[in-house]
Amino acid sequence: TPSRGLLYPRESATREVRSLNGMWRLVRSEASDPFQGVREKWYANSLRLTGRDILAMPVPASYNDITTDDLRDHVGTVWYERTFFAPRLWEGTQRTWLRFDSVHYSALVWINGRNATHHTIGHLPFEADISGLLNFGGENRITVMCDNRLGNRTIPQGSVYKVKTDNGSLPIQSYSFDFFNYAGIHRSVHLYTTPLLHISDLQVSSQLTSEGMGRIEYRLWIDGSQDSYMGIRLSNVLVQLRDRDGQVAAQQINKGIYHGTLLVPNPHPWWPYLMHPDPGYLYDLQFELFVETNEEEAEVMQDSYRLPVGIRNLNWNNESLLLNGVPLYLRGFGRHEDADIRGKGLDYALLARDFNLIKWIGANAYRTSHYPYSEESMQFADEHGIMIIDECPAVNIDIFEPELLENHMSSLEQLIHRDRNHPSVIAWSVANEPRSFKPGALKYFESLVNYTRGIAHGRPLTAAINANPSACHLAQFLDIVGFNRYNSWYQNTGRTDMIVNLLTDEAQKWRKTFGKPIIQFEYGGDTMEGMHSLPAFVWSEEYQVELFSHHFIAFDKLRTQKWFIGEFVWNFADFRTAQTITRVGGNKKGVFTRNRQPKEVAFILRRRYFALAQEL
Ligand code: GCB
Repeated sequence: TPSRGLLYPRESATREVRSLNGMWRLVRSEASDPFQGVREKWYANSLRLTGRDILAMPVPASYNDITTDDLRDHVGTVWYERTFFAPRLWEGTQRTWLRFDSVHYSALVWINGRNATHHTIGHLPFEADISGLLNFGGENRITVMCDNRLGNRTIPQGSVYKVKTDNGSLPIQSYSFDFFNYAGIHRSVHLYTTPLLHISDLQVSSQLTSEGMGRIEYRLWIDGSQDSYMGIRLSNVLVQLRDRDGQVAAQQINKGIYHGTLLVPNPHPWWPYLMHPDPGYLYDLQFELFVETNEEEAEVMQDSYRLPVGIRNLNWNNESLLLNGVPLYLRGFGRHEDADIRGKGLDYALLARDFNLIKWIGANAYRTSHYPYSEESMQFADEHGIMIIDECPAVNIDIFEPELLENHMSSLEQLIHRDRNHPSVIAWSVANEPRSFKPGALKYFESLVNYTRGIAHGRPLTAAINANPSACHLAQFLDIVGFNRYNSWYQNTGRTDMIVNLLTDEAQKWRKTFGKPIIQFEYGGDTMEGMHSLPAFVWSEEYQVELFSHHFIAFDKLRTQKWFIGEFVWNFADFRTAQTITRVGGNKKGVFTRNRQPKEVAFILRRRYFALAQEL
């Protein structure tokens, strides 16, 4: 049996979903004593009784950029709390689940002072059945301790050390990855109910058959695979596939088996944006559980859950990645979940704006650099036909040791479990820029990739590598080799006239060494919006345009060979980093500014991406 599936909370005839988003209270621990609150049992009563300063803190949001003081750079734990009501009607008749879509980095959760759940690794959901902890018909308190510290064994890695300041000594969090270590309750918190006997997990995969039929294989898990719960006996499972107009396209009634295959005549395949007039076509796959009641013959619907699904073929070989039989050329971005004030907090306005920009510029793909993005964004990608390279949070890993490997595997298991049913996901990225040239990397990645291959659910494995082809211990295990290279930025700064040769040589070297499809996952240069220079000079908008233009020449040469399958700009938008002297207010390699307006380069990229879309 798999771990719990963490189905996205959806309302149905049998399920209620209630949001716990909004204003919470926040208290911070002394940086020098992160576990003071656990020792003193701050969870046992309202945080108001701790006597510490109470801040109003929005959820979802990173807490870092909300206040005007040093909370931004706090290292250690903060405590969140709020109260809510649990309706009397839920008692005994329902199970009540508490679900966090993501808390970074680790979380301990109490309900009414009693332990409810805990989780580590940010950017991934977790949940618990809290029916036994609730005060039905009354007020309840939820308390969350959130710890942002990264160490040798966390994914990603970091290290905490102490410095002497003018006021004593203080822990400092250091990390080598290039984005701000935002923390807090980053995504939504929900209460949702399920019937006592309910669907706990779903897995689907789809195919277009050679006869032009759609084929959907599904598997469901019912309340931990039991077919009886507290005397209730399951009778039938009705599985219905409904098209966009609500018409039944296929259906099945199962008795006692929890998997099956639906055949769909004349299917509408799921196509990417600009590859078809009607991209992102989704069906609704509806599951209904019926149970026997004491009255003869009568059946009662016990649980129902609807899952959007796309029907498409994904295949790959040593030269190409193919969707519905068509070799793909990916044109897109590396991105970040990042914005001012809210940091990495989920924001629907930002999400919609970003997808509008992605479509405006004609991209068809992005990589979730360098961690899993929100489930809402994955749903958006499904609906808009944007293809996703889905990356786990292992960015810049450096010290390869067994406990790290376990956490790394766990991050991939959780990611794949969360995202395997999304048609938009076309590959899993197991890491970004690991120190894959180090001797310890060989065994480490062999184990990691072997493990991931066993759970990959029909997707190829890739990674974004910055080691040299001749020194990299990871690439040999992958299905698609991606590399990050900053020609004329970190190397040969200012020399855009060296890009074409260096880049085409390197891509060919990757190809020769590993014989796999090759993608460039990152290229670019920092660009201050509004800074101009003719002739071009680093950091000016003209320089970004010139740097991109030379890359385009190289890509056009490489594209004549089948195995070069994509180009990804670094980055979609400017984003916040740690304070360093190489970053002016953050990383400025965005094609868009941090508040999502175009730089000069956006217009040439748009021309290119639309031209490529027409050609292919
Ligand atoms: C990289 C990293 C990315 C950085 C980028 C840069 O190779 O993968 O996280 O932000 O370079 O701009 O230096």
